[in-house]
Amino acid sequence: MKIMKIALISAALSVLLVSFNAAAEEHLVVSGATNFIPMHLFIKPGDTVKWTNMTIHNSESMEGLIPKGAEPWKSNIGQELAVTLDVEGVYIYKCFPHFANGMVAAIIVGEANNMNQLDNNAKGREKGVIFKLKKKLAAK
Ligand SMILES: [Cu+2]
Repeated sequence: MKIMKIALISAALSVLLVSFNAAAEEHLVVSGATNFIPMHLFIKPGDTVKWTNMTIHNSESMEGLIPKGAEPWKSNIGQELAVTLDVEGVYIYKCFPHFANGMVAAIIVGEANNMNQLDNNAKGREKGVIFKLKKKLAAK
């Protein structure tokens, strides 16, 4: 009886896992000369983001500007990094070599539930990205 129960539970779990995987998507961010396209990428929890055209660029999440409990990331210059984002909220990231040129962008995973945190911690070029994101969210 116990074995039967375990078999049933594991069957149910594998169905769940398959449907979860089927729903997850991969999204592309393309690097321009000194910008990421799109500036604001809206995705679902569990989706993956991949950066392309990274020859002279990198991608790194900004300290204090990703949701609490989320994993930070940092790629090497030229690396076509891919990250899977599970924690809901807004993630601000930059290209280190072109940060001074304003090469900053945002990924919004599910609900943008950490806008106060962003306002409190934003110091430099990321402020413009956050400002434009607020306008976009208000228009939704
Ligand atoms: Cu760059």
